[in-house]
Amino acid sequence: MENQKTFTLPGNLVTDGLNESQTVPVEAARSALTSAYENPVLIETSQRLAAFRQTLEKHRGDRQLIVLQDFPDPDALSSGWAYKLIAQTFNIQCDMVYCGTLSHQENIALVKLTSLPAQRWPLPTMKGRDLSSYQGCVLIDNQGTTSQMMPFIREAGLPIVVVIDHHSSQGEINAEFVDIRAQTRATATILTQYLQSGLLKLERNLREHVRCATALMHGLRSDTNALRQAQEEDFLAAAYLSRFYDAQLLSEILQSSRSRQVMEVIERALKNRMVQNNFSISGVGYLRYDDRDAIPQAADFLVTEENVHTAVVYGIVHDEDEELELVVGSLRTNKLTLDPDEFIKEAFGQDAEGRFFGGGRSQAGGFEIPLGFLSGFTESSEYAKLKWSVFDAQVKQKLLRLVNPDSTSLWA
Ligand SMILES: [Mn+2]
Repeated sequence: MENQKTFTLPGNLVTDGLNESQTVPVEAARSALTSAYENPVLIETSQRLAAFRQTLEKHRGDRQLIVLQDFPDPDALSSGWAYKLIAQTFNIQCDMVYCGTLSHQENIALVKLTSLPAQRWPLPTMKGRDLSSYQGCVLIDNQGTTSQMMPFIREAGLPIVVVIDHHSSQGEINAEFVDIRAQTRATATILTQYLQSGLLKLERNLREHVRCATALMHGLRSDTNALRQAQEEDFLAAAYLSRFYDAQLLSEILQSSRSRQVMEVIERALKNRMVQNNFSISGVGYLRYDDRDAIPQAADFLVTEENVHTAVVYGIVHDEDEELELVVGSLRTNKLTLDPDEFIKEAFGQDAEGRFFGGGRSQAGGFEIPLGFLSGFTESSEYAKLKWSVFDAQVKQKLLRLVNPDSTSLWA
């Protein structure tokens, strides 16, 4: 009889109700294939979705700590929020934390205007925190390498339950559920796909949902250069979010203005830049911890110059509270064949423990090099100048080796 014929579905197609056996009656196979064809996102994520759901199910009733990178950007903040809302439906309570600062004016505006539930846990307060009320930690838009909180989390024995990220792999991670998609432009796109697939049904009349959708729209716009570098999946995610987000609120967030300090760093970056082989390289000297986000903004600006495809801006960031100093740098590129992750890893290499000083994602990257023994404020401005010129020359030298392999010497 016709209706007793069966069909074996491809292994990557797991749809609701069919995830036990892949061999199903022809009619069921036909409808599963048709709906998958109509919504390609579903095929991509269905297997992961099942695994994600299973992990959340297993941790019902837990309390989790969502750890964002030290200087969270809109993609991280909004994706962390979406995870928190999804987890809530599994009765998992999450606290979303970061230990640096929100220095970009747009990020401050995002958090304020949407009442985004992220908390700052400054590093000096970490020692006194009791992490025993949490059963697990969740890394969103990072893999633990960009948070100074991680040593404390490891020490507390908090297991990493979930990792969702789009940066290139930063090495082995031991987590229950890992969804790392280096080809995806924004983590917000990944979280939006999870929302869309039904893990949490967004409601237009819930203020928190509207605000989170607005934050996700901002996150995915900001990681795709205002959608200019968006791919099909980002547009699909944005299309879905467009049903829920508040356009007025988003434009308020985007209209936030730059601080005077940021303007001054951009000015220094412009003045100090050297352009070689379509790379624009600029050291901006010392800057306060709170102004650190001026560095990527300056790189965003320098890359807009004619005949420049890649900009690298760096400076020495000092944290007065901690007497800590580090070289912080950002790379921005329009050159599609340049892989920022590879470039930065190759330029700066690894520290004594084998950790890379930085990495990246598509079209953007960053690095942080601790000054270690040379850290710390000094009374002598001569000494400060000398220190900067040494680090400036060292960073330039490392970069120029890749930018212009023929002339290896700065001094030639
Ligand atoms: Mn991101």
